[in-house]
Amino acid sequence: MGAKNVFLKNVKIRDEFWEKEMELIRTEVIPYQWEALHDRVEGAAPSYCIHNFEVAARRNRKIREEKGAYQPPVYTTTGFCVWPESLERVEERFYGFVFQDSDLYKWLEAVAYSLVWHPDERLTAMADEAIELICAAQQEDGYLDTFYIINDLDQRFTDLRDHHELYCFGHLAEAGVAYYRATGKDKLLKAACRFADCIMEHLGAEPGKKPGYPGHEIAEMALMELYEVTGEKKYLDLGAYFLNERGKRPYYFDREHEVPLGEKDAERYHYHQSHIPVREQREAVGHAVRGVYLYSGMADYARISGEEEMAEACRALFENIYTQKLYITGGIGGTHLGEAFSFPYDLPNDTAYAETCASIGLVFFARRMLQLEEKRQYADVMELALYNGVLAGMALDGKSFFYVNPLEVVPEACHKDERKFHVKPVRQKWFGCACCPPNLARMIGSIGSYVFTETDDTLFLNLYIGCEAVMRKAGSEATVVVESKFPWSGKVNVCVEGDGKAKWSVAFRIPQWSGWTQETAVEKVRRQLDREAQITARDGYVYVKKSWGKETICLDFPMKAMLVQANDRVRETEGQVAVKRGPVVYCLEEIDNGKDLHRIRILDHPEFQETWGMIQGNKIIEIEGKGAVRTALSTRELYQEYRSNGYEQKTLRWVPYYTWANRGEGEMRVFSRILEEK
Ligand code: FUB
Ligand code: ZN
Repeated sequence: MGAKNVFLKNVKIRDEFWEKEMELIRTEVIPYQWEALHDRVEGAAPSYCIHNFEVAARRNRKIREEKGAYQPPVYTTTGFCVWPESLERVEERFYGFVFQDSDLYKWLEAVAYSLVWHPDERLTAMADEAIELICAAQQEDGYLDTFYIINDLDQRFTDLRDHHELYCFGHLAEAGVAYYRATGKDKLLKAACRFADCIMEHLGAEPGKKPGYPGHEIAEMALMELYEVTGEKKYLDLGAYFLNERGKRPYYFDREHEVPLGEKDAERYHYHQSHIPVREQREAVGHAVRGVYLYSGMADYARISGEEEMAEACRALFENIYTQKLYITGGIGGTHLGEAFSFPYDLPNDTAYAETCASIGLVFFARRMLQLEEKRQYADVMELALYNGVLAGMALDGKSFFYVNPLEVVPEACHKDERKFHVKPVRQKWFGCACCPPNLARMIGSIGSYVFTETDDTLFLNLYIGCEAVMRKAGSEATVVVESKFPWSGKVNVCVEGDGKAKWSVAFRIPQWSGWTQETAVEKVRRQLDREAQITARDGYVYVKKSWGKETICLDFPMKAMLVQANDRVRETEGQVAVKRGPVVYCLEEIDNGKDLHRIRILDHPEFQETWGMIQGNKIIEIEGKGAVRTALSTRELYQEYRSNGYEQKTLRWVPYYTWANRGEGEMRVFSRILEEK
């Protein structure tokens, strides 16, 4: 059941926009992150990641220190591991967050994708060195988590709720699969399999095993991938086991933490999406990254198993995010409390969390939903998140990052208002909790695997990214070349070359923002093809079925700046509008529009002008339009009787949201009040 994604190796990106991003990842981001993981970037928060692996590898060689000499670390409320002040830093200790290992795995995954795109001896050497180090830390029984290897192996698998060893395993497995697929080298993949086998020895339904599951999801989807690449059903079964156990009563996490029954509310563990069994879940709740990673695993399982009940839960969860919990930027997570989804339509702009990893996870989920059923809303969301919430996470030079992606920023508030301390007005060089930067690197590096999905007789074009792809269709080889200038122009040429022997379909997504109906799209395509072609449309895709010789189809989606409003249940943006052009969301920045952006009004007929511009050497389309600013009050009183003060005309300049904060610190707004003309 379901569609496959077309593997990265079969898709060569030929796209001005994304090639630049991928080159940035290869030449700047990956080497920079290697330095960061080694704690060699001046002024950046330390990672300790490589340090921890080195210590664990040394431990592995030596007999473990006597337990009595061990003094346990203490944790801050955010889970950061610090050592009692009385103790000086000792080189042989674990430092940083308990999931620090995952940063190296994500980095390796990014290298794997980059090597597919561009062979690079230096990167290969770095990656092979990292893999040696990881394997040197692995225990004989396959166990591999530096926190417990360094601290106390007897404590492993005792805190699945908070201790992230299954999360680190998930990232290890994803890296192992990626590196194997990219290079054919299986050392890391084998390490992942050995860790999976070790996990199976300890967790599961059989007597003597713990009936546990991950506190932070990702192992579920990673196990599905491990199954697909190795063909070993035991990995699928373990992934399914984790999915099936989640939410069962009594809660495993209660047993593990000895929480007395009856304490707290009856339905807890929303944060971990463990409040109810996954098949019953309909609302996206809790920690947003965990949520979308879980839903991705569920969607994989639904596709592989063909189970309708699981598919139905996935559909409902996606729909819930899409209609009630999604920022216009493709961000998710309305509250920093628990880095979580908030209640429906609660999408504050200035306190938004919208973690970069959450947008990335949403792309994972959306792609997997496309594999379950080809409906354009999944690809629309994927595209939205990619060009906005994801890319905003990284500076244009690839050297600093956002963790949180707000839609409104006043720098003074970020510095002085504790409620906004999570919002940074400038990107950071690194983070103590550095989940986002290497996640970005692996996401951008693998962009080619999001363009298409395919079944035996249909190729779905989901994202209009320029590329060349080779595939087998209906028993013969076919080549598809996509020429695109997205996200700046809606013109796309798709050249298909087949041997003409069998009929198969190419299905083109009709982006929701294009305003094209299915009938319009069918008509536009029909005019370009001979009568033999069967052209139909459903769920936002135009299907063209024919025996393909060499043919080119031109699509010209209208891409122009428009005003967008949110559903009026979103209290935060009532009476406000944002500017969007095709898939790109725009924002106002202080550097272009002056201070006090809150006083700006957008006219309901702004007469946009679109021109090419440049930010930090990056070509963009910038937008100008007529706007207004409320005339400043002449008194200094805090309150006074209302009288209309009138407005002054002002030309407003918008730049793509993903480029904000690349020209120094300043205010930023995505939504502004509208001034409706009578
Ligand atoms: O817990 C691991 C990662 O750290 C999560 O995915 C992020 O949200 C951050 O909390
Ligand atoms: Zn993150």
